[in-house]
Amino acid sequence: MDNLKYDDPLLLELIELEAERIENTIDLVASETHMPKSILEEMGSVLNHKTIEGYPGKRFHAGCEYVDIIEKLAIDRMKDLLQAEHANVQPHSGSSANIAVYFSVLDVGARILSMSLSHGGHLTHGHLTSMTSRCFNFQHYNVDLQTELINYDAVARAADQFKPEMIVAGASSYPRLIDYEKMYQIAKSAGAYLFVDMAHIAGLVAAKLIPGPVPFADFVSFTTYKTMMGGRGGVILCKKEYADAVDKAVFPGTQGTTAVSNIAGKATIAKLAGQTGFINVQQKTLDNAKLLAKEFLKKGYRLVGGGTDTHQIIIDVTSKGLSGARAERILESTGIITNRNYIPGDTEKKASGLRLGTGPISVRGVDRNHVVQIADIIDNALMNPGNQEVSDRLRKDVFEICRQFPVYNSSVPE
Ligand code: DSN
Repeated sequence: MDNLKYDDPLLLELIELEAERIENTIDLVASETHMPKSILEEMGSVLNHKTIEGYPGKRFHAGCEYVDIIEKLAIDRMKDLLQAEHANVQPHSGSSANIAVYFSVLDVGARILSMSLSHGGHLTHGHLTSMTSRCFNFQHYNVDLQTELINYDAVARAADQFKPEMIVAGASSYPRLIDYEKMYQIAKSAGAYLFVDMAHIAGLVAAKLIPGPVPFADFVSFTTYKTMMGGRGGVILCKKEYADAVDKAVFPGTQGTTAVSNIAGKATIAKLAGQTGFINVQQKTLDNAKLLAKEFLKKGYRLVGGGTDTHQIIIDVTSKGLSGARAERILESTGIITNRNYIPGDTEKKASGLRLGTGPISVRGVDRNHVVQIADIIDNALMNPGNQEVSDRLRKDVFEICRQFPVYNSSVPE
């Protein structure tokens, strides 16, 4: 970053500090990962110069001969990778993608049935604080409070009574698999569209390690910066018959010009996702999540949903007398980065959960022995809050793991 040194040394210093923070902490945030360097190169490239509106071959500015090829590549590769009939790669984020899906086929005020936030849903699934709840009439389904799993019969009953025009499946905080075929049957019986938000699990689906929603859903959205490893942004997949409506809802419906640099990242990750390096990272992500879950269960922690089938583990930290926020802060001071989360039964005043994801440690290539050690460190830290001696010792252990498994090693797909 030779030029930044002259233009804005303070920013260079902050970026270097952030790079150091990333190297020297263990990232267990379920919605983060470490991107391949090639994606970072694309994102900082000359592609940022170009203003584009419209779609390849139908633009509103000249000079699009190369960026048209880039966007077309991203579309075709995403379609091939996920066996989708249509892909739109322009959404700035998962939220923009979700908003565009709603507006593609629904009128303002339409009825939408989705999972509530504290049971795992996302803000854009109609939470009171989200503009989505001001534009559409949402009703929410919950997980079963005993099993903390989706009760498909209860969803079917809710659909029968509420008569939604769209049903949303998919979650930000749900560690188990969702039965998309069942959700499809419920949606079809209700005469509703099925929309699946697979933001968190897209990388696992792309690697074909867990079932994907594409054959069943009318619309699928995902972000490219979580398990998918493709940099910031969102993607919408849909059946061919909705392609035009989705494209119009993205541009000009809800976005203007978009970031070609991020579209390039999406194109590259869709290529890398077919290769062994990516698939191995996703397999490790699943294996590490199962291993961490096993370790926490052994130590007496209560896990939401009883365990995991994905990259996520959600610990009910009240089972150890802590709140999610307190647990998050204790771990941050030992160099372990997580985030607090609502769990089923929370009132949204206080989060009782701590959500962990194994994407980033799997990219770093952390081996099984050290995953077990990470569970020990977390347990020790949570059981000894305020004990500076323990905290300092654990911080050193975290440093040592980080030193042994640097972010940019051979596990990152090249
Ligand atoms: N939806 C937020 C999360 O799951 O952390 C950001 O992607």
